[in-house]
Amino acid sequence: MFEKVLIANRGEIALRIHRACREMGIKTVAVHSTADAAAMHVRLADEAVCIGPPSAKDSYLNKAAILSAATITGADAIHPGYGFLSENADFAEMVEDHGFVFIGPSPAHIRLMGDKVTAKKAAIESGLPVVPGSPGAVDSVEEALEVARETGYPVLIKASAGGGGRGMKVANSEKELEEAWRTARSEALAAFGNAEVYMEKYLGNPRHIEIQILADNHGNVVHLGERDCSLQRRHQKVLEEAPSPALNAAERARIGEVACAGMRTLGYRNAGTIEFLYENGEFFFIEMNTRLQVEHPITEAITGLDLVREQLRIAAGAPLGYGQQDVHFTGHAIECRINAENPETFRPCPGTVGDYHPPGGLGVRVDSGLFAGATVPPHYDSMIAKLIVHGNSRNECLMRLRRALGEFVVGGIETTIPLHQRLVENTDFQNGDYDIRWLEKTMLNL
Ligand code: MV4
Repeated sequence: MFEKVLIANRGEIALRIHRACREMGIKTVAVHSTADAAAMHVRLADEAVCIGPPSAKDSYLNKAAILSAATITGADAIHPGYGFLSENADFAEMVEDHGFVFIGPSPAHIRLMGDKVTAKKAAIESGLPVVPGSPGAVDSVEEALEVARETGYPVLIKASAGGGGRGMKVANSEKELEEAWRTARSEALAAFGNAEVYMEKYLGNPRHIEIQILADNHGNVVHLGERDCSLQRRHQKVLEEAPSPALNAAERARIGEVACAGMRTLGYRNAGTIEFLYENGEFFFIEMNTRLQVEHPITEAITGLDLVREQLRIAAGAPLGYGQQDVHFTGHAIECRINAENPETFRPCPGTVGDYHPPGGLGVRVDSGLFAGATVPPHYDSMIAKLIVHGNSRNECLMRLRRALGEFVVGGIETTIPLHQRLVENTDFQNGDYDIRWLEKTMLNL
């Protein structure tokens, strides 16, 4: 096992990785910007290195500074967390070239899944069901018209270099297609430096369901069930739950098997998440995330596995040591993302935390670097805490969530806790009756 791991991230996920390392007897190195000098992940780590000024591009995205920090502290491995450099294939390659272990998949797999056109081709070749659409990039209006004649309207034009909802354009008819294709290409070029686009049949009211997988270096692959991430605002997830209220055990086992078989074919390793749209009982692959995800704790709650521990074990070359038959799902879990934002306007609200009282008790977990007097800098993502609740049933989980939200005190700044309190009181949500449009349409009048 590693002796020392450098954590190339900040906030709650840096703390989450530190905790797994500490429990495994692994020393930790925190890196931080000047804005995070007093942050909890810095205080708890065995060592800390300042890697630059507040701006992420000069600190948490500064590859050379992070590699220098790993060198001077004598780290064996680097955990990238999520966001920042976690899905940067060039960084993963540099980490390996410098003799460190990158705690994640191979640079080749990161690159393959980072380009949405190559990702979709890989998905098709490895037997995953995909959204009907273009076989690859759509490089001309003529090609776009031909694909749309096959799939029917509406169609969605997506950027190959996009993902997570950035760079998408809908065309409802043949007469809208040319302009949509041109606009999608120029926006993709401006946003990603790559104009390439592809096309899919536009699904009207799907759910967003993702499958968590773990794969070791010895050909063993297991799935840890699904997460329903349909509740989002402007492509930012708001609340996630596992299992999905929309799936039964047979559907779960079937899509899980398909996902595992696909990952075996691809030779994927470490943790990964396969994103699907789910509509009328059918799954359609859209993208794959080659990182640990924000919402991983709900999977931990229902499986009893520590995903960061598993990532570290896999990266160190250990076999999984258990098979699919050993993975058992227990109860129901929900995660609320708590942001430092106005709960009505979603305007970010950085500042200094006054009182801080996180909820506790049976089945309640709070992942956060917050403390009384902590500062929430304006330079980064506004997510400041995750509340994860687990119950024996979905109803028990909802009752516990209501209770836990009521206990949560974060003074001095605005947070999205009141939004979550509104959500738990909503009948559609209580019934699990929602899709990817529901939150914005029903709760946020967007
Ligand atoms: C789609 C879609 C409908 N049809 N693809 C948005 C994020 C990116 N991962 C893929 N996205 C979508 N792709 C087809 N063919 C609708 C979305 C989408 C969405 C997906 C998941 C969660 C929330 C969403 C919100 C708006 C649109």
